[in-house]
Amino acid sequence: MLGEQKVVFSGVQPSGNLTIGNYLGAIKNFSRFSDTYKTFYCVVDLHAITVRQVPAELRRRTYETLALYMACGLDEKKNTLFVQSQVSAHAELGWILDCYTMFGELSRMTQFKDKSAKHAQNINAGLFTYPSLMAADILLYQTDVVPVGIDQKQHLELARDIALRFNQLHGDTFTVPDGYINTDTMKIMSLAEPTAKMSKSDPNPNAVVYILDTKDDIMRKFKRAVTDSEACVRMAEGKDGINNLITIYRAFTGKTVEEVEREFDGRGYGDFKEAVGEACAEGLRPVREEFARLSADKAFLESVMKNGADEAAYYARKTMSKVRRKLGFVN
Ligand code: AQP
Repeated sequence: MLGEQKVVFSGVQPSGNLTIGNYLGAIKNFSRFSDTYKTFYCVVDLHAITVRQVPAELRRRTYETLALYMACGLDEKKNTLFVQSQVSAHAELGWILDCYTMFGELSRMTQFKDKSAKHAQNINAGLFTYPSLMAADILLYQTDVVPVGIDQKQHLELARDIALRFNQLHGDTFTVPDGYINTDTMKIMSLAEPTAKMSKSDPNPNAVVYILDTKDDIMRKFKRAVTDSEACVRMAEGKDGINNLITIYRAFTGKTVEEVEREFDGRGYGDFKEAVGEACAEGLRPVREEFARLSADKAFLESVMKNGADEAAYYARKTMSKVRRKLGFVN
């Protein structure tokens, strides 16, 4: 809470082109909080460097992610939109919370295990302590609610444990946050390997639908999506590919599972895939158009970044001054 107002915080890494997993699991849900909460939406570039990035691409994607936030409906006047590395309190509190996070807790994080396997040549300390920095991002703003995809649930629970531990040792300092997970679109899966999460860093571009893909690309990717041999559009155990396509179709059309099953009763996967592609391309069209308009105006994006960072820093300073006092740091 900040004063009387409840707070929402969330972030997305500029670590690749954003996918419909990032969109449906996270960003699309952000704007629902704008009217009733104090909202902070951050481009978490400090997190992105836990994996090697090409600097020029990281910079470009940072602008792109900010523009996408706005293109997905976040009004910069109603939401604090900012870049993590421009508010130094994130790194400062991240270090402090490292000292309140246990080695054993970090070792149990499945994202660390997955990413260490993927980046065996670069298992750096930042990859390991990523969840303490994420806790800092959230706790800096006295956040009540964190809208994320289900893959971030474990990190969020750790952020809660860190807040509780700190509060217990030093007295009430941080709001203990709750997650907000949209249960309809919890986890969008890869189109090529539907038992794995759709991820922006997937090296196979056919496995992933990017928010900014053209309609032709979208149609082609859905056409190639891995399904099964049953040729029956129904949600069922073991039909991971079809279940995933039904989830995506529902997210873009607002239909229920029963409505989708009825609509495609007796029709083949070809028809269904085409309909999913159409719904997805059509749903993303306004985002793509707005993104093109916004990204042409770099000066505007920079002014949003600057105002957002100034405002975020103001609130972050308040929390940091409390934290410093509690820890016994000399002011
Ligand atoms: N496939 C997904 N389904 C639902 N939600 C998802 N999210 C990511 N993928 C899916 C949600 O998007 C938000 C931002 O994610 P992130 O950028 O912080 O990192 P991530 O979870 O590691 O996402 P990626 O796409 O897999 O990135 P890379 O490949 O760089 O690791 C989060 O709320 C996440 O839950």
